[in-house]
Amino acid sequence: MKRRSFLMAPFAATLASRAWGSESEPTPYGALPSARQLRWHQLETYGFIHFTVNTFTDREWGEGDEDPNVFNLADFDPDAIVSGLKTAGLKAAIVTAKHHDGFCLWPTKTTEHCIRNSSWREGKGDVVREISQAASRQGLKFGVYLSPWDRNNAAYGKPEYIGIYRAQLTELLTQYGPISEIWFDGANGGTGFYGGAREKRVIDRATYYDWSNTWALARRLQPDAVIFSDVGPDLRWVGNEDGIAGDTCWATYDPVGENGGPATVGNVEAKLSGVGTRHGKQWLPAECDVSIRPGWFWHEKENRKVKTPQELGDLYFKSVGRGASLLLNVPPDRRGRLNEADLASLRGFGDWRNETFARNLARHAKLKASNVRGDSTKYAPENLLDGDLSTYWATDDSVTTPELRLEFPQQVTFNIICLREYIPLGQRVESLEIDARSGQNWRKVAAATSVGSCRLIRTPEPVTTDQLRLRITISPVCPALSDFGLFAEKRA
Ligand code: FUL
Repeated sequence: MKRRSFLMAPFAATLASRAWGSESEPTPYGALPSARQLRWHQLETYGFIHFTVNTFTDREWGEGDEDPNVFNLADFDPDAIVSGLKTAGLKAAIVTAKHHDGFCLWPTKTTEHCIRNSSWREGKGDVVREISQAASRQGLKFGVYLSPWDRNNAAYGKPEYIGIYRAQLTELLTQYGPISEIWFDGANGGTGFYGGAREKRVIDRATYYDWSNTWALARRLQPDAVIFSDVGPDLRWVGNEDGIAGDTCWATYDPVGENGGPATVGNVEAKLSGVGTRHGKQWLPAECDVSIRPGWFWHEKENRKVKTPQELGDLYFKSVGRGASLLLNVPPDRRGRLNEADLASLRGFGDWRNETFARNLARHAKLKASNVRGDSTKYAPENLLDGDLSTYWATDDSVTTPELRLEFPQQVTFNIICLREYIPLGQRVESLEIDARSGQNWRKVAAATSVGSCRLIRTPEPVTTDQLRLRITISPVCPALSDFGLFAEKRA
């Protein structure tokens, strides 16, 4: 049984005048997340594995004319790849089953440009299967990237290619167990090998792929998978490849094309993708993709340019801390393993996360809310500290800008504030401020706009206090917050 929240005298009048029956759950606000999006929101950080012929040809975009024999792994260890991701706290692995070069990392029936024609393991290897199995053994989810642009395929640009592409997708979605995410890239059309034609092929992005039917197929085959693209339907691209969401980042989003017209895969106004659309019609949260190295694929010359744990920590604040997810690419080398430099960074980042977020310094705080919905324990502010994201503090419908005071038994010193909304009821809060008590005065120490699934605020200097005040300053409806945390950052 939770403690009933203690209400301070100045706020008693608000409660006395509350309407009977307001204990019912607040009415959901705006576009809402689907069940599969809610599951995805819990992942927050997961890994990308860019791996193909480019790893051997030292390129970022293969032409599609590679000899399949170049793909020859000296010491492939899928478990070591997955455990490397796991040390960083990444919860899933998304593998480039086919990149723009068209080389398929599984023995597909749809093309000869695939692992079946590589002498590696006498053509019997299947990288997609082995990584999916290693992920499942180690409790990570598994996703696939299947490039729509195929610089090898002779049919690319013609209607037949769409059938081939869907057959590839069908193989991936039916032969490799549960798929958590399907990644559709926006890079499209241009020069390539195209079965020997070696020419430029330009497609109409708006019509060529008939995306709605491809996505319907994906939904039918893997109903629980989230589908990512520039425009959803489940997750949106954040508009850059730096791993950074807008400081204000709404989970709702109505995409707009580059010239203000209709948006499609490969044609979105990238600035808007980072911020989203307040009051947008769709719940389409942002995913921040970024590589641990300058390139997406492994290159020897980049072994010394691996992002440091500290840099990864900064990206974590700018992605997960803004309600988006962090999709961190870590490309295997020619052995089929992660390079030692990448492994060291992943571990450092994981240690930093574990140490920094191990203990919520607010957990012993006494809470005093200016209003509690129906004065009911169901909506008490203690729900913010119970570590359970399915419980939340909410106010009466008429109270949209409440205050919450936190009194600590001893002074606390922190530099990170974590807030989460109860997103099954939509994204509600638009702005908030946080003050620390110093002597008789309150000093503003933090402010934020959108909250959504997670907002992490890093204060410029550590704050030491025994009292804090959270003020919701703008919200169109009563807020519903599920989590409040204070943390002291450990050095990365
Ligand atoms: C881009 C591709 O062109 C890059 O090679 C990489 O796969 C990145 C994640 O998406 O659009």
